[in-house]
Amino acid sequence: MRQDHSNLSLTAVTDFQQENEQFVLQTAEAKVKVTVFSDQIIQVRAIQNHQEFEDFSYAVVGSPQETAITFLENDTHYLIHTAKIHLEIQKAPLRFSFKNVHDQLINEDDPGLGISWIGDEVTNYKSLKDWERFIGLGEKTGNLDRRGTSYICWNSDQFGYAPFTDPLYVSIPFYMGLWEGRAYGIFLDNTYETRFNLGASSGRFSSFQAKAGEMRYYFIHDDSIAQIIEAYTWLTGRIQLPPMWSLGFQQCRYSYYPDKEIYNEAETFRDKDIPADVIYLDIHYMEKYKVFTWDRARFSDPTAFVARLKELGFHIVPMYDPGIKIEEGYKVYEEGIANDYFVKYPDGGVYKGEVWPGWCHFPDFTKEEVRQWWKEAYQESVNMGISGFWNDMNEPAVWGKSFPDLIEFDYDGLGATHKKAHNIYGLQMARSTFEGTKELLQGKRPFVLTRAGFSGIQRFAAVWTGDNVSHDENMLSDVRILNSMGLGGISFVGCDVGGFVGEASVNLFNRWIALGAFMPLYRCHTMINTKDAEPWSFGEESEEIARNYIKLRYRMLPYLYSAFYESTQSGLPINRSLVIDYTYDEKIFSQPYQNQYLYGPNILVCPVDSFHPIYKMYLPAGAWYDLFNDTYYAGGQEIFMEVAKDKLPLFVKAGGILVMQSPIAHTGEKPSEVLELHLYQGGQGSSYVYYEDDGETYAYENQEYYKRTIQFDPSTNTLNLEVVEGTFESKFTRVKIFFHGFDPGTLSPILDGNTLEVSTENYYFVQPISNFDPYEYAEDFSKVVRNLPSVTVALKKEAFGIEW
Ligand code: MIG
Repeated sequence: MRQDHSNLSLTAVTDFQQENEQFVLQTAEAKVKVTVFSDQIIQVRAIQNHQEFEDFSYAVVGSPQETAITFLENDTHYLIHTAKIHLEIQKAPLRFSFKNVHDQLINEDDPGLGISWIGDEVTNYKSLKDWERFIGLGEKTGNLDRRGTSYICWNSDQFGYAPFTDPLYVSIPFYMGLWEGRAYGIFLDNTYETRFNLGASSGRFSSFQAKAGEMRYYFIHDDSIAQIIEAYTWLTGRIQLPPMWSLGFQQCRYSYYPDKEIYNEAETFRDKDIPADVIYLDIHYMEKYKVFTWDRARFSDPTAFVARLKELGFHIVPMYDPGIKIEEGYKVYEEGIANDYFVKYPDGGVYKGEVWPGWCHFPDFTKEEVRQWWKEAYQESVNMGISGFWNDMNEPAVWGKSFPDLIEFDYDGLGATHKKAHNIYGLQMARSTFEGTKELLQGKRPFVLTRAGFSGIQRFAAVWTGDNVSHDENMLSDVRILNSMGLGGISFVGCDVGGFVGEASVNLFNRWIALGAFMPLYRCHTMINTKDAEPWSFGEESEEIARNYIKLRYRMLPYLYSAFYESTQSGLPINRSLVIDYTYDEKIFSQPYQNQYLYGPNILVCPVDSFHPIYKMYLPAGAWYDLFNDTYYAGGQEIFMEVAKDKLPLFVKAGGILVMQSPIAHTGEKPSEVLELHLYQGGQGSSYVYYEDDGETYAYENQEYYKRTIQFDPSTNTLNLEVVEGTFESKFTRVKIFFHGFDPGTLSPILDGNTLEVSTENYYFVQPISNFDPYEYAEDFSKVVRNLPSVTVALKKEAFGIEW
């Protein structure tokens, strides 16, 4: 009999059985199952003898694939080989080590500790290697390289979180390790509170731990970080294409009301020629914070209100919270009680917790019937013309921050306490919102924004990082959080531009609004009782900066949308931490450079704070062009650059391609028929996939898209636009090619045997601000990209090549 409070590690294997891709092992104290999911993914599960395996997961959608496995056994080990992983299972005591196909070690259990339990708490201790680095874990503060720190996954309402606060709102128990030029991923699929020790307070181990439940982890190995993310998102699912309008500029505040104020807001965007697509309604649009109601004194006719905004080219995205006000006569409350939809104490008492509406009950989103009911509740909003839905407070948050552990959830028939259901509450609420409204919208794509989530949340919603703070270091920390979420499969992410808590200085707002143009979700938001935070709220000069960057955002929508498409196919994020493409370059982890990222495949973004007039940045391998003036830089070097208040340092990869359109006021407006294709000389060239569809329906599922691979080979100076795939008519009929870094004198492009005229023209990515104060910073960054050679050709569906 063991003591409950001493550590119990796996002992020797006493029985072993193989059934196809599954291997079942028994020890004196535990049952262990190993399942090969694919060449890249092996699942390891362990439970104590008195426990049962649970074949259920809210996070995982992938199932074991036909995989060629070689199995060998010798005196000391079982050996399981796939085309990517050699797993060595030591028999006594039972320990796991993962090697690559060259039998080089990638990751191994700590020999003395391995998988072990203290009471119900289960931990896997892995040997910590010299120079091993750790990245990922989704929505987490901290450095890009997480070595030396530990983290908790427990969805938490963290008002005004600091650049070191943990945990935040979303739990992604998936991280990657890098060691000796080899990378692996570990996904702990357990919804209890989990802890990750990545070499904190001990030089011996890294570990992952769950308060209770199964040890169920997936070990992922492939040749690159990108492929590991691909495998992880194969397992937990990928984003679906969002509606195009949700990629436009979004304006929020806590809270806009009444309707007249919002008309005024919308008209101001149009009058000021600042593009925008979305205005949010925060909690004050409701009557006494009752979800699915409208305060009729503030919004006398919600349907007419939504329609009028639509005429102005705006989508309204209202907030829908989980807390249901206890009030006789309130339909949602009464239906919930009548049908037993709210979570309860084990003695049957319905749980009451306090949030905005006062005392509330909480729907059990882990029950299919409740998710259906919640869907139907959206019907009225959908009838009003609403197709964007904002889910807040779904950690679930409750005043006092202590949702009781003993509250019971259905957990889709399995039953669970709050301890087990907490981390997936937001995921299930977002699922109900997304799946429900998708059905109600009858072919149109919903947009769902959620605050809480768990692995797999990318299937249902975009995520914003909650209540951040208007400080420089918080802005930069948010950039790392977004990049880390991208490493965890969540592509559609953003943070409150300008900061939620507090008030941004003019300079900080300028920085943030520029940076936001290069975040997948581009939304300004601010706390109640703070100064306004609209693009025009910080003075004329700031307004001009905001307008310029928001316009740039809209001009780059074809590039952004193509990046979203790529993400639906591979799970690769839009914002790509440099660790994805430059994994083993030490420099990218250093403090000054760890915030840098690629936006889509070809744009390097170097976030800058609001008080350094000169900034140090790192250009990774390859070569780079300053987006604003085409200055060419060799890669692999650190540079200093003056960063005028309207300059966000942006670089384009040599050999890379950008696609852009003419400015539009909102995504409902048609751009001109000319697609701009910017080609950057040098590097290795590239293969770029351009993708377009109607941006609002699911017709793409029936081949109604326009997909075209563009190949640029600098060694032969050849550009190939390959045959178009899909049946969709592009909104562009001509493509204008801009040649960056080419010598105009040597350009004589030939298309189908015809010589084309090369024109040279002045070109701006971002307009210089008119009242630029040269004394503040020395350099006017946005001087025109001069004499840029360009040709215009008809965009035909069949393939063509241009040689010069
Ligand atoms: O307790 O709805 O993160 O964006 O403005 C605060 C009011 C509740 C928190 C969200 C924030 C939102 C606010 N909400």
